[in-house]
Amino acid sequence: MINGDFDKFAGILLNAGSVLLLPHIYADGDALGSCGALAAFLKAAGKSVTLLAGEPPENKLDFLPEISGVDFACFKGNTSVEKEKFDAAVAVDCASPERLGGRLKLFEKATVKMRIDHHASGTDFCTETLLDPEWAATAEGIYLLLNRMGFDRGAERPDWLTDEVEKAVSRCIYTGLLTDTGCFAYSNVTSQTHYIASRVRAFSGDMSFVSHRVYEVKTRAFTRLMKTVYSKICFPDPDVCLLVLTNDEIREAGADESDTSGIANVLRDIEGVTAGIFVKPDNVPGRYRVSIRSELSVDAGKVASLFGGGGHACAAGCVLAAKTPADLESEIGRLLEAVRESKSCSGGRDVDASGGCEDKKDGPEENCGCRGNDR
Ligand SMILES: [Mn+2]
Repeated sequence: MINGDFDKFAGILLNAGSVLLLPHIYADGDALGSCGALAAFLKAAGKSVTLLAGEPPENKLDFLPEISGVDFACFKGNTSVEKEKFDAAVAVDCASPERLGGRLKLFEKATVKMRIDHHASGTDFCTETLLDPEWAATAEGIYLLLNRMGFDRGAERPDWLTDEVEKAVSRCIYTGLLTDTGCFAYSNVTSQTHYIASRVRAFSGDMSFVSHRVYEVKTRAFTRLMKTVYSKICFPDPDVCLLVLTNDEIREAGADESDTSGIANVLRDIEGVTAGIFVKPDNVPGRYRVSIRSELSVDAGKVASLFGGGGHACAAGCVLAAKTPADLESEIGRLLEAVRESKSCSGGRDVDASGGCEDKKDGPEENCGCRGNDR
């Protein structure tokens, strides 16, 4: 079900002189791809467009600025952009104001505050919202929106919309679709997702490099770290896989934050496992970040929420406080108990009642690896 009015949303953007585009913090391929597509299109339409991300794109997504043909600025605070006031600001793929991080003030200063998103759970924090939880990716909504504004309209193509811009827009949309659906594999994919992918593929040219970069290439550090991962995983219950890594182990592999992001999925994907739990130290001493990935019978989001975190049914995260190894062991014990409890009371959860995958503020990013859910 679509919330919002495409024509009104499009009208505001087409009447604005300056537009600010903001993907959620730690932006994924959908948030960045959606922003890139919107930016390339609006720039061609003659708008002054500022795309301001919370951080530089992670390595595997660093091709996005190039394929979009627009500048991806990165918010650092105290920059000249903070003095500006935009006619319209759009929060993209962003379910709550917290997910704008330090850019929230800038967003709130804009004349019209807008949001285009596909997360069912979220806060209504904008004057204009365009949202459909059935879009597999926000990029799906971006296509529908731009289509109202002249994109992919054949003979009705506006004069200013060149082949080059159509290609840039299409490549960005395709990236958003591909990355939020695990290469069109998850159950969030609909016939509309494939239809839109097919439409943009007609303009984009070969897009196989995206799945290669995002899903196939593993860093050497990740590969080294996996040796430790496989030697340390344990099964506290026959269907629960647990891994606790130390800072030393991560450092010895030469790994960083991005190298550990896929590990929880590896645990969940072992045959017979219903919940994979990955624990690693947080940057703050005495705190541990937990990623939970689950199959149908465990509600990862509910479990994480008991520990002050959040997420969605298949992928969630929370932070545990533990000063000593014994504290950590007991906190993990409580977590395992919560997982067992979730299993015994759910009797299988409803995968369609997904609430998106935004974590609470201090939880880790949990935007990938869920099979039965939207991102
Ligand atoms: Mn998304």
